[in-house]
Amino acid sequence: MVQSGQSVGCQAGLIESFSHRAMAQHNLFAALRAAFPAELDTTAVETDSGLNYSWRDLDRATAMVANLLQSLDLPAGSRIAAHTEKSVEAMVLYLATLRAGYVYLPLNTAYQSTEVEYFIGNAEPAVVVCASRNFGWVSKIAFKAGTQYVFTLDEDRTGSLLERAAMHSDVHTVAPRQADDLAAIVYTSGTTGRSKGAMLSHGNLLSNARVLKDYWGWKADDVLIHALPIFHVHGLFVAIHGALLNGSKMVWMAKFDPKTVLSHLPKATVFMGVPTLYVRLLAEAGLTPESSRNMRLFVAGSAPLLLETFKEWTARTGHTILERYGMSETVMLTSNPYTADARFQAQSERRGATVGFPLPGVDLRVAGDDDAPLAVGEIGGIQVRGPNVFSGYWRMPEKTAEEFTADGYFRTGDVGQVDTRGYVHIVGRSKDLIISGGYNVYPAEIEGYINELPGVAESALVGVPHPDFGEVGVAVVIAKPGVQPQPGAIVAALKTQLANFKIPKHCVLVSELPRNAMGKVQKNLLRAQYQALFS
Ligand code: MLC
Ligand code: AMP
Repeated sequence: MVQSGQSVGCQAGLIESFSHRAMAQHNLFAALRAAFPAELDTTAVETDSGLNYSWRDLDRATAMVANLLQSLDLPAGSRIAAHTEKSVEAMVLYLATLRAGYVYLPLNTAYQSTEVEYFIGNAEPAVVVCASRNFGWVSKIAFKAGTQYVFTLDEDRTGSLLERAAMHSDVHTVAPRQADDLAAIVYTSGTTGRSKGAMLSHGNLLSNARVLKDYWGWKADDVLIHALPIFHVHGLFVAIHGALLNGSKMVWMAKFDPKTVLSHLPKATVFMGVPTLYVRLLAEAGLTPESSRNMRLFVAGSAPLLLETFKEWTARTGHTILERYGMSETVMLTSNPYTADARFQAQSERRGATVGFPLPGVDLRVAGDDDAPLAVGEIGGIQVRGPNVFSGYWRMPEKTAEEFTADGYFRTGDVGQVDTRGYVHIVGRSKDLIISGGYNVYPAEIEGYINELPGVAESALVGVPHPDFGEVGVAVVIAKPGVQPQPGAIVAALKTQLANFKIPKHCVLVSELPRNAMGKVQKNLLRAQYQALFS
């Protein structure tokens, strides 16, 4: 029974902690805005098409879009979905969503209607922003799912979002948010079933950005070449937060093109890319110590960087790539060292084929099937805990519970080991996942689509090495008796339903699939059979 004295004490405590909470400002945008340089008229973003945006432009544009969003009188926690091509204005929409205190939901524009329908149906965004050419089908899906507003935004700075925002004030007070308030939902496909929305808070994103600021030695006079898409963690969070939190300029590329990157390299200091970007840059004769003379940091991640790429890069440029490891659910987890900073670790060597050390604040362990930590050098599941780790999957409490251990570690699904010097190595994945050019492809999802096609009895999708994309999918298909579906027709049919990066790069018809005693398809045998297909 609660006695009255206890009850009063408890209330007072609540009021005190509530008023303390109300005063604190943990909105990620507030921290980014506070890092803008004092001289607001200097260039914040220079685009590859020759446009310049000052820090004042970013401040005013995010204020106008945030005021527009707030004028819509949306419920707290509303999701703002963006299915827009990469542009500075698309970044402004992201920042304005934070600024107004809503939740950003990025969607890759490669996603087709069935994929978009699932994400919008699951996340139920109050606002959807899409390219005007897609307005017809996207708005139909959105309104059916209960979305209140659909705006358009195009790469040429046109569309109803900007027209409406222009009617609003360019002054805006950042919405107060707590560290555990939701800032973004990033969808990541599941090994079985449908995609899951990883819920990331202002605190998750800001704590990670602050750690990377120190760990990678960001400086105000850095210039970042931003050449990645902004639908995913790498381009949206790691790159954008990195530059903004340091008041550093970005050279903004709508699309990765190696020649364009090289033409801007002499004036840049930081570059971030998935391994495919490094492979494509290495194919350019213009990549030399001279063209990269002002660079201080090349960061790689999102997929394994081959040791040969790592070594060739050093030989060609004189710079050592810094490889790091992260996930949609956790942002960045580990990194090779930037310097031998005693605050972080004594080691200064960036080692190829490793992802470095757990970042400050990240608890990382390699565990066995029973979740017990394994000894140094032993191989097991990588589990992590820390202020950067998400709170769970959107409206999927059971899936969330499955992925966390009893003592609060998140099971990454990556398999690895920690060596005697403390470097983390990723040696495989327990999740059935193909990473192609830095994009994740879940075989179960693609197989589901293939199996629905006429004449198909069953299929298996396996990842095989590819010189450009690192890994690509090969579809191995069994036909229904008496039918002969054409591999070309299967691929063509998939192209109408799935994002381009999920399309198998090769499709083959076979009479049977190798199976183990339990009847399960032995994908390792298929992988071995097709592994030289692209080499
Ligand atoms: C394009 N295609 C791909 C593909 N990208 N196929 C497989 N994998 C990919 N990643 C298709 C195209 O549709 C086309 O098909 C054909 O392959 C050739 O395309 P391309 O012109 O060469 O592709 P391009 O447009 O140049 O794109 C390649 C790329 C892009 C590497 C620049 O995929 C990319 O930007 N990847 C980065 C992904 C990323 O940012 N990942 C971060 C996730 S965050 P067709 O049939 O039309 O010829 C994360 C966490 C972390 O993982 O740790 O960071
Ligand atoms: P995503 O769900 O798109 O965030 O992808 C996260 C996955 O990418 C991780 O679970 C890893 O499997 C993989 N990944 C990210 N960085 C690296 C890296 N440096 N080396 C190997 N795999 C990586």
